[in-house]
Amino acid sequence: PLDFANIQGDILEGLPKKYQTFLFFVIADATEFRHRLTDIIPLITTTVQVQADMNAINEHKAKGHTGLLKLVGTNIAFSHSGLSALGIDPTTLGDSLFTNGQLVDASAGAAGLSDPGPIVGSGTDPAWDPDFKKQIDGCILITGESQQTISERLLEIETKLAGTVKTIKELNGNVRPGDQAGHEHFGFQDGLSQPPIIGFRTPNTGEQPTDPGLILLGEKGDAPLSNITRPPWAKDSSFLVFRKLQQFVPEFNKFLAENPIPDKNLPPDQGSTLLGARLVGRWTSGAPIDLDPTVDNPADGKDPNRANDFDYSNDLTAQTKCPFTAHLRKTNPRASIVPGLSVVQDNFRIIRQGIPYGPEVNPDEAESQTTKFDRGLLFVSYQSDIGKGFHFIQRTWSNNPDFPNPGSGYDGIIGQDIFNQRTTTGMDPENVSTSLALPKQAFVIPLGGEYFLSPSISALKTVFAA
Ligand code: N7H
Repeated sequence: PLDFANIQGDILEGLPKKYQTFLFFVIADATEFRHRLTDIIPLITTTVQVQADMNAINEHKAKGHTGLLKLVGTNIAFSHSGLSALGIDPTTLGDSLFTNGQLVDASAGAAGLSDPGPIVGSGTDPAWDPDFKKQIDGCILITGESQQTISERLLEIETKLAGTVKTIKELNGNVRPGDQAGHEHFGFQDGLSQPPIIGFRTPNTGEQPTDPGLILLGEKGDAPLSNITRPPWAKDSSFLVFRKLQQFVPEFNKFLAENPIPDKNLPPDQGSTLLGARLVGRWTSGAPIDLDPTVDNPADGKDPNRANDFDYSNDLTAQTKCPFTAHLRKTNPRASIVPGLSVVQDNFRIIRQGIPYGPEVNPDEAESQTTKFDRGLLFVSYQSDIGKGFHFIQRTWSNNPDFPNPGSGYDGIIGQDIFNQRTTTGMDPENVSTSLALPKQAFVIPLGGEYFLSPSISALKTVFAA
């Protein structure tokens, strides 16, 4: 059985959160940091603790309390340079993307993530926030029901670590207000599809049971691309991919307004709504278009036994229900035919634990159809192999116009290409071969990130701290 007291709480369960702060730091004094880490470890929220917190939240609600229960969560993760600083050789983990760091991957053009920026050779100098081009050794993740609770925990940690680390950057995320809670900034319900890890939770209808080793190092199903034998201490750790992804919401809405799906039976605004749903693969409510191809049925997004009860097997070639290039179908083709892959698609699963950041779109931005404030998604994914998880999905599926078929086009939400005009197909259910040009400036632009390891509690105690 999985040892939930040994697994950091954000990985499988997700830290409960209304607000979240990410603190990116470099280690200034490694010897002293290893000592002080001993005082931080008791503050780390394990999976067992998250489960207790969720029960407390439910009890609080059941007692009729309307206010939020005060709760704080803390996790910690280290980059390759963080491991090196602490005298741990990152190459022993056998993940070259982790060892090289995300900036190398982001700069590598089609051989990597294809992040936009000035062209340099066959790649780019990514248009990232300069702080993410600095060395980042680690990240502390703090969640809470309020920014105040987070600030208190942050102060406690900064006091304990004083003098041993230097802050590079602090980022704050927040769940969106009112009925948009749980929705990302384009307006779509998020967090519905997660792989049900065997031994952690029972699958809902339609979900494919997933070996824990796809997310956790050293567990059943962990099959690193490098074929390395993981060091025993790495068991129950997970690679954390962080990305700051800016979203251009007014521009996204403008694109929908200008390109309604031309169906004679649909008024233009409904044609625009349908285009949004077909770009994503779900309606804003979360209802999957493979189940509800023509009209939204919010009940299907809310019911955990309906939200993932589909696998495109009734729409393998026609795309009348869901385009091949819909974000949902690109990033998890489910039962779709996957040509040229020697391994089944169920090998490429990630757990996503992101949170939106930035203000709501204001009337001026909506009216001018132009972004004036930075907003988007603080993307977090967990996987046991970055090359089979985040990097594979981004590069081999979303960025690849020839997946699943030659000429299918890009994932219109996150697909990137630094050299070619991005187009997509399948948006018009009546004419699925019709090509739709995507704007030169994408709706989602990466502003930075890093690859981290979220170590198990025992690894923190015996390998990282001293
Ligand atoms: Fe995506 N969006 O609003 O369009 N994503 N995503 N994502 N995403 C999903 O089913 C979105 C990003 C995946 O199992 C939903 O939980 C946005 C990256 C995967 O069927 C919505 C951004 C990567 C899934 C969005 C963004 C992925 C998924 C539906 C960036 C990996 C599950 C909610 C700002 C490289 C697929 C849900 C499955 C779902 C959106 C980023 C991957 C609404 C706005 C970078 C695997």
